[in-house]
Formats: sequence, structure tokens, C-alpha cells
Amino acid sequence: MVNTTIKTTKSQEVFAAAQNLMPGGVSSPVRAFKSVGGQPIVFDRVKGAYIWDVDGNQYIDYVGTWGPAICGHAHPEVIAALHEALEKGTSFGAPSALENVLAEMVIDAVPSIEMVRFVNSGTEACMGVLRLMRAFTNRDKIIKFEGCYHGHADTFLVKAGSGVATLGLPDSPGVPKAATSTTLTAPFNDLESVKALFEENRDEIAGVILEPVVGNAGFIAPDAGFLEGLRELTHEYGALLVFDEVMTGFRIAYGGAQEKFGVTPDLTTLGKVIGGGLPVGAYGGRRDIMSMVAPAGPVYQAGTLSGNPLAMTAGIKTLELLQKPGTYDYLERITKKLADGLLQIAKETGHAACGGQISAMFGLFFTSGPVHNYEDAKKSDTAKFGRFHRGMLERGVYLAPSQFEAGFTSFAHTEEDIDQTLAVARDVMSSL
Ligand code: KE4
Repeated sequence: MVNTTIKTTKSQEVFAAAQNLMPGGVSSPVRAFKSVGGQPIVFDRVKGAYIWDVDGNQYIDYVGTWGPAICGHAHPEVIAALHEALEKGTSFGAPSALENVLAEMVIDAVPSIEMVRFVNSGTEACMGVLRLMRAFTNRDKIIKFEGCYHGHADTFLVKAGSGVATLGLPDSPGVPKAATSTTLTAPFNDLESVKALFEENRDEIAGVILEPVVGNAGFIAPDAGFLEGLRELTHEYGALLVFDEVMTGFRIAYGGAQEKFGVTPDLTTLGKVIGGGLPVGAYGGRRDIMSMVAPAGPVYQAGTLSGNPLAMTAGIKTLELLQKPGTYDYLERITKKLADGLLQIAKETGHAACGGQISAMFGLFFTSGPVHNYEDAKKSDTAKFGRFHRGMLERGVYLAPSQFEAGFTSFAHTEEDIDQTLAVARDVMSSL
């Protein structure tokens, strides 16, 4: 029995039963609260900025199903569009005009994307882009950054972030050496280490893949010049630059981090927001590269539910809602108020902390920082983060259950929600 002030009887019952049915009782590891401890809450329903668990407790939600809910959960216009689409069926396994509509919206929005392929998850998008970058350059090696997470395909499970970092896994058994022998890693924000890798592996590196704003090692922003430096290095060494914008796409800006920072990669992966909460992923980029993807070219990749009408419908409506004037100004304003407020409260209550936000993405580390890379992030007091997470949860605020994740706001979050969250944070931090 977990010592908790909120009633979680039904969550405990459901979660206990789940243990015998699914590994760890979950469909994705980070949901098990392993690193923050305590009873994971079992959701019953979500709406706008809020969650209700199976015990009837309400929470202000800053996970937003890990990013997709940027318009708020179950937005009425998204739900209405899905009801209409449902009448026409759930999956075609064939071309639909809806794919054209969402593809045009993505191509119009994201600077690097001239052509796009839809898949069903961010992992699939990163798998597809990996094979494509290798085929286009005829090189096998890639550079990724410590703490970045690009889904759970073998090649990327090297010093990965998100759940791998959360669980402190040394990477994963079952991944053959051959699958990771071509994966080179460097510290985020360290251009010199990237240049050294290019020098040591001349003409062997297909490309560099990164989260342009890291969300899977906690929130880590790129240092000034870092993204520009990677663009120059990849040009210099004949390699491709790939932005994994599964998390940052349509969140950091409508055109993603690449629009925000003015650095255009050769290829981009997307997910989360473009599906409006339904399973979706995408990869896209320069036409000369994307034209290699089957059946236009020889690079094979496929998917039964890719481009399915429901995910396309939810994605189209979500992006339409994001196009409303002032959306990103609002997201910036409320998220800055939240992040700045949390840091100020930590300072006033005597806790070493650092962090920040960019648009609707934020993070807080319990370390004095600054945090420029994963090694810095690992200096955080994760035990204190766990107590903070539990304290916030018991007072009705749901944060990502790991120090090595980012926080997400939506345009359903109100000023009152932010003020309430900061009041709760002051209460919790005063007794951490
Ligand atoms: P999915 O396969 O989970 O749809 O996407 C993988 C992925 C790829 N790239 C980036 C930058 C990502 O953030 C993700 C997935 N993000 C995690 C949250 N850190 C998903 C949540 C989870 O694993 O349960």
C-alpha cells in the first residue's frame, strides 16, 4: 500500500492486475513510475488540460500523452472530425485524399520537407530515415548524441534517453553488437567531438541525427551555434543532417525547431502532434533523397496502417487549430510563466535547480547546472525529483514521471492552471 493522501484504490487494483498481463503492467516503460516511485495512476478520461483517474481524482496534465495533446486532450473539433471520419471506416490500406491533405500541410510547414512518408510511430519514422540516409550516402555509420532518444530500433539504443535513461539501463540486451557497431555517440552541444568523429571516420558517416531541442534527457536547449555548426560539419564531410522532430515538430514552432533556429536539415522525422493523439509518424526531406523510398526508389519501408484515415483526420484538424493566429505566442507566454515560476520557487525554497522552456516545451533539473548535455543532466538529484513528482501528483498536478523527460503545455492550459500549479509547487518545494 503506497502512503498517499489521495485515494488511489482503484488505480492500485487495476495496476496490480496489469502486472500479470503485461510486462511491468504497462504498454511503455516510463509509465510505470519506476524512477519516481509510488503508485502510477490509471487514467479514466482526459479533456483539455486535465486528467481524471479511475478513482475520480483530477489533475492538471503536463505530459499531454507525451506531446500529441498540444491543442488540449479530446479537442471538440478533433473529436467531431473523427466521428465524421469513423462513419467512412477505420482503415483503408489504400491511398486516400486525406494523406494528400496532411502531406501538403506538413510540406508547407516544415522547411526541410519537400516530400513525406507517413508511418505509425516515431520509432518507425526514425527506422525509415536511418535506412534512407545510409542508402543515399552509401555509408553505414551514424552519429547520435548521448541522452537523445530516437525510438527503440536496435541501432539507436546506444546511450539513449527517455525510458532507457529513466530506468538506468546500460542500453538493452537483445541488441546485437553488429547493430550498434556503426553507431557513434557524442555529447550534445559539443561540436569538437563531432568533428573528431568525422575525422576518425572519414567518408564512413552517413549522417548526424539529433533532437534539435532535447526532451529525452530532460529539457536541454541547443547552445548558440551548435545546430549551425552541425549543418556546416555535415556539409563539409558529405554527410546528411537529420532532425528528429518527433517531439519538437509543431511544438517548438509551427515549422518545428528548424524554423525556430533557422537551420534546415536534409531530413526530418515527425510524430505525436501530426497525429493529434492517434498513432502516427512521418519522415521527409529533400525530394532527391525521398525519391529513393519504395516504390519510387529502391529503399524499402512499408506499413499496414500507414496514412490511415483516422490518424490523418486527427492530424489535419490539429494542425488547422495550430494555425490560428496567436497560438504560439500564447504557448510561449504561459510556458515561460510556468518555467520561470518553478525556478524562482526552487530558489526561494533553497533548492539547487535549473531548466527553462522554449515554446510549449519545458524542463526542471534539481541541480545547479547549467545543463548542456546528458552528463550534466545526470548530476541531478533524481531522488528529490521523485519526491517533487509525488508531491505534485498528490496535489493534483501530473508531471512526466522521470527527471529525464520534458514537460508539455497546451493551448487548453489557462493562466489559472499555471497559477494553481505554481502555488502547489511552492507548497511541495517548501517541504521537499
Ligand atoms: P514513438 O515510437 O514512441 O512514437 O516515438 C519515438 C520517439 C522518437 N523520437 C523522439 C524525439 C521521441 O521523443 C520519441 C518518443 N518519445 C517518448 C517520450 N520521451 C515516448 C513516450 C514513451 O516512450 O512511452
